[in-house]
Amino acid sequence: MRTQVAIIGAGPAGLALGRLLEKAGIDNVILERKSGEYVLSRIRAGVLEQGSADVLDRLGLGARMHAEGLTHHGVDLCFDGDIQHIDFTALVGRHVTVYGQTEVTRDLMAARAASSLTTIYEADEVTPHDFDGARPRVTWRKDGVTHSLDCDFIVGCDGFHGVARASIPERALTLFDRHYPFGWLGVMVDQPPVSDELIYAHHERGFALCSMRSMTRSRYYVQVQEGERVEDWSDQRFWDELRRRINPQAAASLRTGASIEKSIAPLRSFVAEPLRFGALFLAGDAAHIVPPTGAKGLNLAISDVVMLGEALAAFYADKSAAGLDDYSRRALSRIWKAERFSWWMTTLLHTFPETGPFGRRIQRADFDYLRASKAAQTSLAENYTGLSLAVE
Ligand code: RFL
Ligand code: PHB
Repeated sequence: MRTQVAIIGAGPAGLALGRLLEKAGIDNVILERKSGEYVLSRIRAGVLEQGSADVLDRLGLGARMHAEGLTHHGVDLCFDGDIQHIDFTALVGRHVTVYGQTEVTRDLMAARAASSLTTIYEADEVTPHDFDGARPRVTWRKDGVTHSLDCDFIVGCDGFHGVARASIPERALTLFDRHYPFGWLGVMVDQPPVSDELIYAHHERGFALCSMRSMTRSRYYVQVQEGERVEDWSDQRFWDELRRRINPQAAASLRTGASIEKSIAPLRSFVAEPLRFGALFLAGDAAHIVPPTGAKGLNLAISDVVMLGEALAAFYADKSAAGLDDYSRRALSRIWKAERFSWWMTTLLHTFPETGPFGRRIQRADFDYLRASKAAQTSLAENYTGLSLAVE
């Protein structure tokens, strides 16, 4: 078997890259470890930057997003019960779209299924070979049989625990890692959202987030200590804790119910540099992780593959390797800005017991500065709605 680009992973990064390459007339095969249903069952991101929504439009996949997604013109930040609205549209003339990662993936999968391109789900032991030589190849096992795919390039879109980054010699990568001593406990519930916009709340008991998937389905999170177990959080305990952490007005109008999903996600910041080793490229969570506080993970996955897709298209159109040679530098420039923003939002809004009363006063000062300064609000709005893909 032979293709031009072998893509490992059918998450949003892999599927979007496959579609971008298809549009440029470049053959590609996607190899995914799990089943399609399993990929769709993972509940994750909810917020699309304006640029990411534009990419889905360009890929011809915007119809359902426009019909069912919710346009949000701002967010509320809450600190110990005090609320500050950040008006994206007034500050930077941009907005975000609330449309679940599950839905983005479903739209990408449907387009992939309708194309003539090959996608192999439930591929075991996917292994990239010879990517530092002239004949890159990927092997995998399915139903007890080993298969092999020759290709020009391999792209690792296989998430944080994938095989692509792990296959690169350790000495060739520099890893930057920051661990946060807490996680997010998330609950999905079929109830109308507590507010028209997202509420990010800091409270001395910990962070809380009120988000949504639609006008009838809400997504809520609370900060929990490392090592906590979902089994110890009954729905009642979750709602009681959430109510304590958000502003009293929102707490009073919160509509609760039986959770339809409940899980704990750890928080980390992580970057691997560079994003290329020979003919192997990394994109999305395979290359970097952001804590979810800035809503950047899915959006970064999309901007990475847009940049890589452009570089691959230029390579095949005019045999110019300049774009491929520059991919890592170009993508990392945007990645680090999103890392900074996500780290900052996380630091402002969570409780860090080890920083003590001094740390809390600094957080309060950061919030008060944001309330008083249009410049600070503009900076938040600019980053949250998404920085441009141009390298600055
Ligand atoms: P994914 O989605 O992890 O997909 C990787 C795919 O690769 C497959 N795979 C393999 N396939 C073959 N062989 C192997 N050896 C393989 N190993 C792995 C996996 O099965 C999977 O299908 O990575 P991708 O495509 O880079 O996408 C990244 C995003 O999923 C991620 O950044 C976001 O979900 C992060 N995130 C958020 N991002 C946002 O932009 N906005 C948000 O509001 C937002 N909220 C969140 C989030 C992530 C969260 N969690 C659970 C980590 C909220 C949460 C709670
Ligand atoms: C979500 O709705 O899941 C969500 C929204 C905003 C975030 C993170 C997660 O920053």
